[in-house]
Amino acid sequence: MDIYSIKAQLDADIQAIASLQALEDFRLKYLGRKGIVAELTGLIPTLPKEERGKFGQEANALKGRINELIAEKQRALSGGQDTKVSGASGNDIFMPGIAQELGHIHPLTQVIDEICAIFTQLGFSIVEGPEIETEFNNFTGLNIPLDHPSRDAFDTFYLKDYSKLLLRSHTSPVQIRAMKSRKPPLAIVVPGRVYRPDAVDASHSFMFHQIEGFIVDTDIKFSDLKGVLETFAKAVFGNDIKMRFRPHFFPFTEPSAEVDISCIICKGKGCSVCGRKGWLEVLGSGMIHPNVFRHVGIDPKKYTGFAFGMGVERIAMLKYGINDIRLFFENDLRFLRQF
Ligand code: 2NL
Repeated sequence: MDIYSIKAQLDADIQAIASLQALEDFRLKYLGRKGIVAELTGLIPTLPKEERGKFGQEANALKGRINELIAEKQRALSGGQDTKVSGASGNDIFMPGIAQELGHIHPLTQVIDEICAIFTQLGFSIVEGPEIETEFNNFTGLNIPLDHPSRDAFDTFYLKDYSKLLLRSHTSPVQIRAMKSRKPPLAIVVPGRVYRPDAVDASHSFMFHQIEGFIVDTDIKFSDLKGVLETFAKAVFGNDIKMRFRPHFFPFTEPSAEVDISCIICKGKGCSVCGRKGWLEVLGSGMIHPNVFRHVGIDPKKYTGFAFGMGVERIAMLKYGINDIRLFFENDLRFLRQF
């Protein structure tokens, strides 16, 4: 048998093939167990030693050439498409897909969920409300006087065509709604977005998040406020923090207090994060003002309560050592992937 005449025959045979079945017959004729290539390699032991190597190489090259011809012919017969084609769509169902990257929960949402879970364990319910509010729910009901600077158009976003409506500047209006629509005893926490027309910088954003909460019952005391807020602060920042209540003023609480924790960076010694004071402000709080109760139809002679509010961005920045509030809102995955 002569490899050169086989090659000539091969070209003639492949030209003549017009169906996949004929191609399969061709494959068996040349590459089958008793095919021409097998016959050739079977001859090797009968050859003189010095010819075997070269002959083997040529037989192998022939086999490679036949495989190429089969693949080409197969593509041509199946309409120019690849062999791993399935169904009428003509799509290659074996092609690896494009992997979708899995997203994850935004760091602010993680902090909101964590804080809400702490209060849920203490018996609070979570309530949400609308971001467009009335002046009554956002200001009047909270005992905020008509001439208070926060009512100014420079400090609150009013809707153009509905000047009586505004974007809530805190989450307190949801608490007003809850007090109006439910009966004490109440223990409610309200997370949500709030809006203020502040110039954006490292510590200000025109939109940010608050969590406020309150309890109303017949015998709620300032010591209840202290106990709940201490339990909360230790759950978020660790059991070894110290707490400090500083007298403050809010129109909607009396007495009012701002709550500090000992600096989680320097443990109270004084550093750049706490401004060398050793303390970090984390909350505002107080006993609900009797005028707020009157506005929502709760009898201030029968009921007392406490309320508190915090900025979620501030808590998250302290917890994770973030120094610029804008990072939360820029959707930069290099930042977000760290949480
Ligand atoms: C702060 C201070 C505070 C409240 C929020 C409140 C709500 C009602 C009645 C009484 Cl309906 N009080 N909320 C009370 C004290 C402080 O927030 O610094 N927030 C970021």
